[in-house]
Amino acid sequence: MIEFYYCPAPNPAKVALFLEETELPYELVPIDTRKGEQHAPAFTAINPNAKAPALVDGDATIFDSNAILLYLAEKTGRFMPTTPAERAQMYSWLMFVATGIGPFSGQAVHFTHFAPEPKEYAVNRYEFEAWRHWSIIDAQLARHRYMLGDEYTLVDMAVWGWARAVPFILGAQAWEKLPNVKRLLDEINARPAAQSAEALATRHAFKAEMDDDARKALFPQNARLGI
Ligand SMILES: N[C@@H](CCC(=O)N[C@@H](CS)C(=O)NCC(=O)O)C(=O)O
Repeated sequence: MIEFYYCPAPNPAKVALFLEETELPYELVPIDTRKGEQHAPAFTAINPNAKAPALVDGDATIFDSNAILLYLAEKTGRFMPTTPAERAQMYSWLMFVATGIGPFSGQAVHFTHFAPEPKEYAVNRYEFEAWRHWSIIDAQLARHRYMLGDEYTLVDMAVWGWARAVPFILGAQAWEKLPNVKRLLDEINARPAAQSAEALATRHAFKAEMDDDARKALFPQNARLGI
């Protein structure tokens, strides 16, 4: 049985969607990041980066959401194109999500919603880059129904994980400028697998408060500034 280390956030959500789409049996293992459970030695033995998601599948241990998507696609032979030309596009767009959409969206959220003042320079930098990356996704989806063309693939699942958070990342009006991302989000949201993936968040009483302990667990760098 696959062990799926999960918290209710964009990167674990992608993996939840893939597991639900393929109906692979799995056991949910909650990692409550606001309680600091990501730093427990038993978990960092699985993911040295101390972040969710991670997966243990028999003797295979894997961390980082996009690596997990590739692993599961290879394991099941599903949601992954077959020709070298299609695979080339898949790797490009998956890495674009992994190295662009995720980090810039995450930092835009951090500086917009959580960082102390002064933060104008950082907010401007990360919000600009998050917009730039999302606009590239939107343009791709203006040309194609799905990220790789006519087929729903793991890349759409990777985009879905973060697209759910676009209003929090870019502001309430963001959908006016990203209509194609919104179309894909709505289409995937209507799938039963997406609804099951979203429902995982209610299976465990994850800590909701962003109190001092949560900030220490999530933003350990602040200790160096005495805040
Ligand atoms: N590159 C990693 C990033 C994972 C990540 O940032 N996970 C967040 C939840 S979306 C987390 O565990 N945060 C806790 C922390 O930063 O301490 C991936 O794609 O899996």
